[in-house]
Amino acid sequence: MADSQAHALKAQSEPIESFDAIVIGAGVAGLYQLYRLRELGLSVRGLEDGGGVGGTWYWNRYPGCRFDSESETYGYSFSNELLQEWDWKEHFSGQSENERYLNYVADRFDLRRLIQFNSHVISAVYDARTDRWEVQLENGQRMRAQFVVAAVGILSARYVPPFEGIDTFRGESYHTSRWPREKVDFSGKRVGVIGTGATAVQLIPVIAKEVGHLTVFQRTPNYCAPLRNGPVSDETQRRFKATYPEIHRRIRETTGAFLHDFDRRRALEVSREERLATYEKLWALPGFGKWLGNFRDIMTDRAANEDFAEFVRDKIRARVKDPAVAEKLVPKDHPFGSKRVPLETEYYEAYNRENVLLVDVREAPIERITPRGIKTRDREYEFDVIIYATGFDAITGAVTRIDIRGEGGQSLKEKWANGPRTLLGIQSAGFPNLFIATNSAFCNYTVCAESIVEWITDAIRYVRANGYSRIAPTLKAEDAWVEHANEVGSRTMLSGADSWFIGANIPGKARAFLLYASPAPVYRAKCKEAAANGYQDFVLR
Ligand code: NA7
Repeated sequence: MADSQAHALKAQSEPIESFDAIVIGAGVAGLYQLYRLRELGLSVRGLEDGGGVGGTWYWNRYPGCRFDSESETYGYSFSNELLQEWDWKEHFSGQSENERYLNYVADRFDLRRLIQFNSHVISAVYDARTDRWEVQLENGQRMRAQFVVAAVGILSARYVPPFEGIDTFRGESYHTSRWPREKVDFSGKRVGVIGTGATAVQLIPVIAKEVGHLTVFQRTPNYCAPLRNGPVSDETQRRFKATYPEIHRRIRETTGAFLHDFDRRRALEVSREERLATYEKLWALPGFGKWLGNFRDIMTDRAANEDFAEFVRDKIRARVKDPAVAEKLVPKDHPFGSKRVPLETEYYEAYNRENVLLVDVREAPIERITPRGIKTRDREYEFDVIIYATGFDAITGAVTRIDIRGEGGQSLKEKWANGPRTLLGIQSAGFPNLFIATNSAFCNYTVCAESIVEWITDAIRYVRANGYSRIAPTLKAEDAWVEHANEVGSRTMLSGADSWFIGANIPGKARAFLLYASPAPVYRAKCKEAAANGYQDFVLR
């Protein structure tokens, strides 16, 4: 008998532990959820796939990985002590610091001992007689809880395209989100990168300087904009600490919970001269201002969008020396901002290097992976290392890869086959006491995760305080929410690209608006209202 089978049988014969709540995932949302539920007096167990805390910041340790949110807006806001104790070293903090931060949080609030690591959840089954969930791990271990919170992240189910021959490659291969802890030595090596999304855009300029030769396989060019990162000076650090209440007030008011917010003017109502001056000003600033601080109709009006898109195209052309390469890097088939805008540092300059080659896989698609490298329609490229920067089965993937069975044995994956069906992104009808604590709005991650975690905590408090044992949305309210979310999304530019925002990056995945496209304050107001009206849209028993 294989070791794993023996282990599974042993685990299954052990007594089943019971908790008030199980939190799946120990990333940004999961850690805070553990903190809140323990504070509520619940017995709580965290289950984490990884060997440490951090979620996204634990797994994505590829070179160049960092925030695209300003560091001072990404940290938790719930503890003033934490805000005062933590020093952000860079304006857009890098992965290792982010992982260190989340470890600091876990220790500072004594959360680590609530978490069982290396625990891959494979199923969660609801028992209507007891209003309890039974959660099972890959190793056969089972446990029960009244409440389950899936804090599984929106970009955690990695996606590798099913290339033929993928297992035959004789060199090293990595997906960016499963990067080894030890440094990968690229010196003198021939490296191929598949993908040019936000991840690849961070990775490419860093490794271009380390590798012997780099070949980038691009299917769709992106509108990348300068990040303009830099160290945080002592004076700025002091300013952050002195003004956190203002920073948090500001990011709770803006559309995406960033420091930036849309210009109240419409793009084409100002003169061309003034528009260009505004674009240049935005371009010179760090962060997402070029997107979220732009004219207010940039995401809703095709002509306004195209005006700025053309500005970005010219910026790209100006940075790439070879005009033929530049033209390949210029996006023309989707609106600006319809995909998440990758923020970059010397990305385009990487293509001016002698040791970097750009291959357009729309011209010559990848046919297969071979023992020696990658074969496109035109030729075979030989590599020592292949890097898959091919993204994620976003938002829904990390939830539906767990076999979740609600009332009557209904499968969540089947229920969501045509797109996620939830109320507020948080609960799904027929799955009582199951909460999804991932940020499902267009919003700076921690800011929204904090408010969702607080909403879930309040709902659980309400259930317990009022002598109920279960809560789930009504089907009617859920249907109305799904319709509303799709309607709001369809009024934006988001359907104009095959992005992970709408599930279009995964072949066969149903297209649906996976993120709620109204401004973050609107989303939070709707969450607040759903609780303030006495949970009218929920069935409580
Ligand atoms: P993304 O943004 O989904 O990018 C994935 C990239 O992989 C993208 O360039 C894809 O091209 C490419 N891809 C996927 N499948 C293939 C195949 N079969 N052939 C060639 N190229 C392929 O994921 P990231 O990890 O970069 O970023 C995800 C988010 O993480 C990001 O938005 C930030 O918020 C953080 P495509 O564009 O689909 O043509």
